[in-house]
Amino acid sequence: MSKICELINKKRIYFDGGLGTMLQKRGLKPGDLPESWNISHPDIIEEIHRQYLMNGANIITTNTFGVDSLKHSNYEELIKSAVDCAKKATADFDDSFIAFDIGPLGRFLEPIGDLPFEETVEIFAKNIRVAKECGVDLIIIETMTDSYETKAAVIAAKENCDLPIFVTNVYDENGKLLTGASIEAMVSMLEGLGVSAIGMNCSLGPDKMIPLIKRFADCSSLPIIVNPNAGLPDIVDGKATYSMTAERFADYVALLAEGGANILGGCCGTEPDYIRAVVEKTKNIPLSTVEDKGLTVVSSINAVEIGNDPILIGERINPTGKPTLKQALINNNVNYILEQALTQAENGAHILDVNVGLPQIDEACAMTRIVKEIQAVCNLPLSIDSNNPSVIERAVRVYNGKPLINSVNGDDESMDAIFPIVKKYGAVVIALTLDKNGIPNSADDRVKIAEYIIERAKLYGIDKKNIVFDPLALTISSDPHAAQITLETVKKLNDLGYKTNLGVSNISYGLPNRDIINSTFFALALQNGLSCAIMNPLSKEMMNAYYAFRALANKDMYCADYISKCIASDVKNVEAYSTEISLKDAIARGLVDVSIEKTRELLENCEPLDIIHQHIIPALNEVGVKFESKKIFLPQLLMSAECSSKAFSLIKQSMPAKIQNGKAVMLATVKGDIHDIGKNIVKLLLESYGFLVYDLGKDVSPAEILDAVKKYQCNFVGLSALMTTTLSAMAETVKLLHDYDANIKVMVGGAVLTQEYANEINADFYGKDAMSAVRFAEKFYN
Ligand code: THG
Repeated sequence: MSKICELINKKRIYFDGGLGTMLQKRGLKPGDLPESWNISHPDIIEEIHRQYLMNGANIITTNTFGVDSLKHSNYEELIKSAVDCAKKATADFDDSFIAFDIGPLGRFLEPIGDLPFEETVEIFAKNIRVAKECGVDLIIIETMTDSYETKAAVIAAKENCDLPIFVTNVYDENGKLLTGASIEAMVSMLEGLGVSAIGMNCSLGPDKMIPLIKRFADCSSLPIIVNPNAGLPDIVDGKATYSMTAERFADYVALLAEGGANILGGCCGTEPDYIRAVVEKTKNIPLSTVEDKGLTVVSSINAVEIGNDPILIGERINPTGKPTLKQALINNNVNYILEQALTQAENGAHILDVNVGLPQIDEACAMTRIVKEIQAVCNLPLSIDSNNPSVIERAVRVYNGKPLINSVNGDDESMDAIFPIVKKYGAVVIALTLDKNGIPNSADDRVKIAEYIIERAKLYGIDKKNIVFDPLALTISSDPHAAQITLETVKKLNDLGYKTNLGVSNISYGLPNRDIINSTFFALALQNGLSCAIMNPLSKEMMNAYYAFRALANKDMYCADYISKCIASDVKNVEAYSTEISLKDAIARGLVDVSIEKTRELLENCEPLDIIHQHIIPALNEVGVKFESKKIFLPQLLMSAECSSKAFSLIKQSMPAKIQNGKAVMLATVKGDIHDIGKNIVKLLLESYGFLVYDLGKDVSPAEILDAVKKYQCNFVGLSALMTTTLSAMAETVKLLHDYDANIKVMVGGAVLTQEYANEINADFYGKDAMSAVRFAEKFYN
């Protein structure tokens, strides 16, 4: 074990604070890249590190947050000089460590952005190879707002070094990342991937993190890190200042330590005296014990725990016995599969099984594509179902979250192929209780295989919590004992504390009225302790059995779910809605190809404007409201925007002049700021709501913006800034535009902005997110 990992179990360890804040104090100008100082002012970087060490920090982070090979051709030199500064500073301090800092790239990954997953892994890998060469002590992946980018960075680190990996993400007050993943989902994914410590940094002040630390403590089996900002920034004269004093900061951080955070430090606004205050106020607080919580969890942006309430795994993405699905796979028709995914989700599935094994197709290609496409429109975790280990490996690699793998069995050959994948990608695996001699005829022999599987999994470092046993439902039409043996095995495994799954529908092959047999068997299996079932959530009988069982087993308080689902006749036998789905539904669900197809159909008989008013606008309103009420998250909002922009462009072709009716917005990221991710989201949304957007790009000077306003006669301007260093450029731009013409409306937004600062610089509107910018633009033009 590395020295830092040994130490975090023994004593409280402290990170440093806000390097960016310190650099600004030392004269870093708006628009200057902090990392350039590694070469131009190495003495200052070293001196800042030293100050944090003198004030009690044990881990200092290299000044490499913004370094990557896309932005910097000299990234190697920037990294080497950064580590050099850190080494000089740590040389004089015992128990001091250098964390190689990896920040977000500022771009989204496919499918919501344009960065392919493997390219992202390689960008991080390049940095990590240089850092490893230089000799750092650990990797800190920090300030990431997207689970998928975080996973890419962790995989890059795992594949290119043996250093401990620490990860801190940026959560909102509800404990969600920008792209939606919850604390519980992130903890399960990162633990699975084998990182050494996890937590949160930036964004919120320590006070706002108090409700979140409990959620970490409840689910994490790893040491927890908190590196908060010094509260929320106030912007004075265009500079971010933090009104929370070091003392107050440390008081809150002490509460976080009591709540379970063992590794403490700071982020923006925390100067060395903040770290000293934290050390003083927390050094006598006993460390929280770090113990395996033993939870069986799979995740996408949501976490699903297996082993408490019964979990439904939708079986319908499986070509067995389904000619339409077979044909869809052969024709590469993803829509049909996405509809199957969404219908099952809407009917109550918690996880979706995905099996695309067909001799006529390239299974690995189909599987990876379908996994990515489903994850773009549907929040449910997936069960990757294949007989082929290489298909499973490729799918779980590009999977966003902690996947379920279906399946391994008690044959050594199967385990030796599948367990390394389970371990590397941190999955939960379904293990079939069969081996090379087949399926045993008695419950005891099936349990023996389960125990052998557990033993062998241990050799691969896989804990039993990450195994769900499947004692195999076989049809009673050919073996009259089949159901009873399987039920007995479920009970025995359950009594031993193991999680169980069954492919319930197998029980009735060859019989009429299969749903009746299936649902009765399902209820019996649940009573014997079944944790989850691969089943058909579109079957009324199956869902009735599920809701009735939960009510009878005291898992449904006041029978509330039973009453609302069953009595309201919500539960019906559903076929996929491919024929009846409307353009509105397609857009609201983020189905791009279906949206295009439906728009083409509608254009044959409908007025273009009617299509906009009856379908596109209502759909966007629906997703807008869902986004605002946090029922859906940014990725789905963007998928719907993508659908409607595709629909719009088709409509535009058939009526070029009429649509944009003068609703124009000019957008720019202000001078000095090269982070335009926020502006691009706003642009996509505005366009999908029918606005004409003049996009001036990033790093745009006040004068250029004014020139464009004159040229296009556009009185409505949106400005974005991501960095505190560029806020003064924003203030300047607002003033220049208003001085030119007081009627020009300027809306402002971006990660560091607040309503207070927007007021201070006389902006006309502050947009807290992309959706609110659209709402304001609509108001302006009404
Ligand atoms: N255990 C595990 N995984 C499994 C199974 C299992 N995966 C596959 C299967 N068994 C579970 N999935 C299905 C999927 C479809 C059907 C049954 C089980 C099914 N299909 C109908 C048929 O074949 O006739 C078609 C029904 C329809 O069109 O709706 O019943 O046991 N770990």
